[in-house]
Amino acid sequence: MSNAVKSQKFNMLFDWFDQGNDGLLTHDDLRAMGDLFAALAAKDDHANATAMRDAFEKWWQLLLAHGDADGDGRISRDEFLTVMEANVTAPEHFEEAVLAIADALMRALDTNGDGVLSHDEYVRMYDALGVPPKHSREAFTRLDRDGNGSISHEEFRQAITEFYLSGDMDAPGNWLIGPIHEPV
Ligand SMILES: [Ca+2]
Ligand SMILES: [Ca+2]
Ligand SMILES: [Ca+2]
Repeated sequence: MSNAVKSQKFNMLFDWFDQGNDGLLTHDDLRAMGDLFAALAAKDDHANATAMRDAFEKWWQLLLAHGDADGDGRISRDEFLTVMEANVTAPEHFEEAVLAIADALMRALDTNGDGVLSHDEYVRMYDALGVPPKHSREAFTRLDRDGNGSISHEEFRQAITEFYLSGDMDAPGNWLIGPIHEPV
């Protein structure tokens, strides 16, 4: 059960990361993801843009080092599902590969610099990252756990952690890039 939910999320993630749409992840795909995220940072915000690019590079190195079972230099869907579970979300890698992106992304999205994300700031993520925005309002409501109308850094980190680690079908963080029960 718990594995089924996680593999559903990692499948969504694979489809999203596969920017070249050829059913395999390559270094270029992960670089394209880094560029997509980096483009969310303001023009003079090199620190956050670089942090997001570096984290995707780190992510690719993990995929290649631990996940490329057949050694062809590319990551198939099966290889991805296995390595995500076994390595990328392991405590020793999760912080630098995944939460590093969360922190830089949060700072880049917080355009008015008040330390929290308004709905408008949050929705920019969908537009820029190519995630259909139709569920953004519902997702925002779920991620805003204390219901104060904004997403705090803690709430954002919690959502991302849940997206990657939780096997609970009803975890609010599952909504990070839209409803997982709906095929993309
Ligand atoms: Ca491979
Ligand atoms: Ca803000
Ligand atoms: Ca909140």
